[in-house]
Formats: sequence, C-alpha cells, structure tokens
Amino acid sequence: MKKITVLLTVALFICFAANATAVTKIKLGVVTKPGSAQNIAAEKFKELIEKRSNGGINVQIFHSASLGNETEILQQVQMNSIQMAIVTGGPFDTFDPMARVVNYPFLFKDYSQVDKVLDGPLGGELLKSLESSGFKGLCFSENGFRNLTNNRRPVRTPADIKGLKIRVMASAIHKAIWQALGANPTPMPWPIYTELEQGVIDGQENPLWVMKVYKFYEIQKYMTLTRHVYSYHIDVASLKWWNTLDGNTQKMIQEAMYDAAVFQRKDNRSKNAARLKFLKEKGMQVEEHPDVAAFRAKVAGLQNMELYKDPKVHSLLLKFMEATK
Ligand code: EAX
Repeated sequence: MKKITVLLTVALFICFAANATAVTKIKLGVVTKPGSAQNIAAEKFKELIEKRSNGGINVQIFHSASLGNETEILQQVQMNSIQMAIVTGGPFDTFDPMARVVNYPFLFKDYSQVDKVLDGPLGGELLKSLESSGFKGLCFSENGFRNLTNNRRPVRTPADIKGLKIRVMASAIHKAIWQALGANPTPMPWPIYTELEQGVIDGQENPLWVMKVYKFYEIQKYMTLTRHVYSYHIDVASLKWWNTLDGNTQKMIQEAMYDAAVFQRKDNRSKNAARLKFLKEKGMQVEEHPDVAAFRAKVAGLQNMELYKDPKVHSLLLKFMEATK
C-alpha cells in the first residue's frame, strides 16, 4: 500500500512537472513605457497569444528600458536571453543594414502605401534577411511619421535647421539625414527627456505620440510637421529560440504578432489628430506646412552614399523606391 502511494505521488509529480514545462514562456522587451506605441503592440500580442494558446504560452513584458536600450535589447534577443522584442527600426540598422531601407527619407507617401509594401513581398524580403544576424523577423508595427521639435526657433526651411543640435537614434541613416539637412546630429539612445531639459541637445525628432506620452511639450517649444521618415518597429523573435519551437506554435505566434501589429497601427493612426490638438493646447508652436520640397532636395543624394553601397542593400532600396513612386 505504501509503495503504491509513493508510486502515485511520483506519477503525479511527473505529470505536474510535464505540465509546467509545457508552458512556453516568452520574455518580450521594449524600451518605452506603458502607453507607448511599442507597449500597445506588446500588450495586444500578450492578450492574443495567451488566449489563443489557452494559457500554453505566457508572455512577460519588460518595458521602460528595464532591459537596457534598444541596442542592448536586440543583443539579448540574439543570445536568446529574451525571446522577443518590439524595437524601433532605427537602431536595427547597425545589426542589419537592410533595415535602413525603410528609414529612407520621404520614401512613403501615406499609410496605405506603407501597409501595402511592408506587409507585401518587399517587407517579407527584409524580414527574411534579418535571419543572418540571428533574428526571426515576424512583422512590423509602427512608431509613425517622424516630426522635428526644438527649443531654439521655428523651423520651416532647411536654413532654419542650420547648426541645431538634434538628437538622433543610433542609426547611420538618421545621422546622415540630419547632417544633410545642416543640423548637428547627436546619436543617443532612448530616453532623452533629461538631455532636452538640460539643453544638452536643442531638439529631437519623433512621431506625435512621443511628444505627448513623454511630455516633450513641457520642454520643447517648436514643432515642425516634417514627416521626414516613416518610423517602423521590427517585431522580432530570437532565431535560436524560434528554431526550437514546433510549427504550430510558430504559426500561432506569427499570427498573433501580426494581428497585434495591425491593431496597433490602426490605433496609432486614429489618435494623431487629437495629439496635434493637445500639443497645440499645451503651447507648442507648430509649423504644419514646412517647405518639404526643399527638405527633399537636401537629402536626395543619400541613396548614393556609402551606407547604401552594399549591393543587397542598394538593390532593396531601389525596389522600395519603385514600389513607393
Ligand atoms: O519610440 O529612440 C527613438 O527616438 C524612438 O523613436 C523611441 O524609442 C520612441
């Protein structure tokens, strides 16, 4: 009898242990805080995948730079110390120069073009290329079109930008853009509130949600709707980890992340008009119609620069340009 009890206990224990290991745990990193574009996508993904897997997949979100900056988050994904991340396209270009294609200035005309190209074969080609640096590219969510803010003067033309110290992401293309526009670009990881407040930098560029969620209206007087870059997030998994998953799990994760990305893009776009109104009410002086033609002329030569020299990168850039004509 005693023996049977022991056996039963052991059997039960094995059952529980098997059950416990059957839960797939995902640590997901984002650099920004709750309420941010990256977090909205992350939270939607968590909700969808936990529901669809009936609890078989569990997602833990690490936000607010608790895992470090975006470059450090990506390094952790490469090593599989975290399994997923939603990261701004900018810092990705030091891992794979193909990523800088989407950040090409004034590439996309509107959101329908964005969705068509990024959700289509060209976006797919970019996602596939990330495998060579250890990432499984799943899909794209978004930051949105980026706009300039600064604390020195109203900006309408490139001449107004001359000499402004503008913080940029750790990204070769972003630095090149602001150099071409005549600014003094300073690469710096997120977050940057203190640097703006203390005047270490005169300005920065980001989509409207950032100015609101991070309260830049408190410390930046002028905003110009330059829309110079469509800023995407790359939603990635660790390739090392991905290759250990069965096909069903991969499919479920892929689909849930895509659905979350589509949800987040729509959510983000629907809020822009209210954000602009809010920022004006808070006292920001907004230039809504800058001389975009003059900005475009300044950056026209970037496609022939060293940073697009790699034949694979150059060919992808030309394909994106053709598709967004
Ligand atoms: O999403 O670093 C940046 O400027 C990013 O756009 C920031 O993470 C906000």
